[in-house]
Amino acid sequence: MSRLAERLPREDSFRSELRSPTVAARVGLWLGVCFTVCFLTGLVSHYAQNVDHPVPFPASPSWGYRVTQGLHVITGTAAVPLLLVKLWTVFPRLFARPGRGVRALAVTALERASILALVGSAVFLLVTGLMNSAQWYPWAFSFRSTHYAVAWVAIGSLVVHVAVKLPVIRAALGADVDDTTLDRPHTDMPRTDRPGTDGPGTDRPTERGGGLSRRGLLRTTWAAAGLAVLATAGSTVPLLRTVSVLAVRTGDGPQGLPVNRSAAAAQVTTDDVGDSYRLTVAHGSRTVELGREDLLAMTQHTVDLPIACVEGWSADATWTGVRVADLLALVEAPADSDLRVTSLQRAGAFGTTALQASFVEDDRTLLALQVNGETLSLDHGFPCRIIAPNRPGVLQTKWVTSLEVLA
Ligand SMILES: Nc1nc2c(c(=O)[nH]1)N[C@H]1C(S)=C(S)[C@@H](COP(=O)(O)O)O[C@H]1N2
Ligand SMILES: [Mo]
Repeated sequence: MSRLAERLPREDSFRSELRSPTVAARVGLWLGVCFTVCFLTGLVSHYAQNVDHPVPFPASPSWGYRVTQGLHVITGTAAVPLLLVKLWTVFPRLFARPGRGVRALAVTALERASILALVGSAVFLLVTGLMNSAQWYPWAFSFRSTHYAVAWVAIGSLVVHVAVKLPVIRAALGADVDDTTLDRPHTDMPRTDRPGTDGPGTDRPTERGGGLSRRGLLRTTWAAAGLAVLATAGSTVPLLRTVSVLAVRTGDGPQGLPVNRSAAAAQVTTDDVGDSYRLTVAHGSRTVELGREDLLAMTQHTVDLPIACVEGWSADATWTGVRVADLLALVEAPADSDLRVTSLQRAGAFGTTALQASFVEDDRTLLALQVNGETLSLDHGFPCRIIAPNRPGVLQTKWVTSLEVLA
């Protein structure tokens, strides 16, 4: 133990004046803002994807989920550089030697455990979130329930952390960035942006020029967070499309719309959707079967609605098709019914989804046959798909084969 301790660096081996509480608190403040927005918008997304809740997810405004989920991915992306800089500034604290005595050891152990929960959960959320928005799922666990559970650990330990550190945070935010009064002992003195002048809060002259000042580090951090956002936000903000070089979705795809799971990936074949295709609408013992021609013979409606994927990309489109409420009328089901929507898909999740009454009764909720003026391509859900306002993309079921009224 003692030999290991000798090999480890000591807290005072880290002398950079950039690792100051005045820097950590400023970066931490924005990190806290990002995590809070991410947490709240994540709650919205989780709620929107849950089937059983007493208050239905509203169908209006139609762009609501697009905005909250766009914000979720944007703030999560901005949090990555912020977290890295924050961890860098406080990293030496890891090597602080605990005080002597049982009490001091216990306090240190508790503090370390809470920091481990905070850092571990934050890293987990950002890493899995980034991988999710890159559509890379190399894990076996359910992304949504795990990401959701860990989010509570993160927000809980964040609240504890802020409460414990509040006196330091307040002092650090109230002080000038170059103030050294809160610094750990043995750190070098700050290089200010004004070479040759005294750094505020110190009576030592700042002789050394060059190197990065605290203000310089903060500016670089904000720039890195801004760049990360600009490089990816084009997946959801059309104006940024051309600058978002790292965006997973650029808005391209057949019929002017990205494809998430293709027909091939879902194992939907051209045979499945050929002449033998039938849509079944069922309400208790009443059922009707409709071919594509039957659907086309019904009154067609056109709506402008976005597809907003949980992975952060979204796009506007114009949809034409049959109102779901009109289909229910064929089997004398009330428009405020909850529905089970089943897809022809053979592989992967989301083959069956629930469409709650709040969407079913909305005039904008269609079983769409066309997108942007053309017959749906197979990848976009030919012969027909659900499109409803303010709904996570994952529930906009493609290749629909049946609509059943739930008792
Ligand atoms: N049957 C079925 N429908 C589906 C999916 C799926 O995997 N299976 N993916 C959904 C997801 S995650 C999204 S974001 C939208 C995307 O629609 P698009 O591929 O037509 O753009 O389709 C949804 N519809
Ligand atoms: Mo999606």
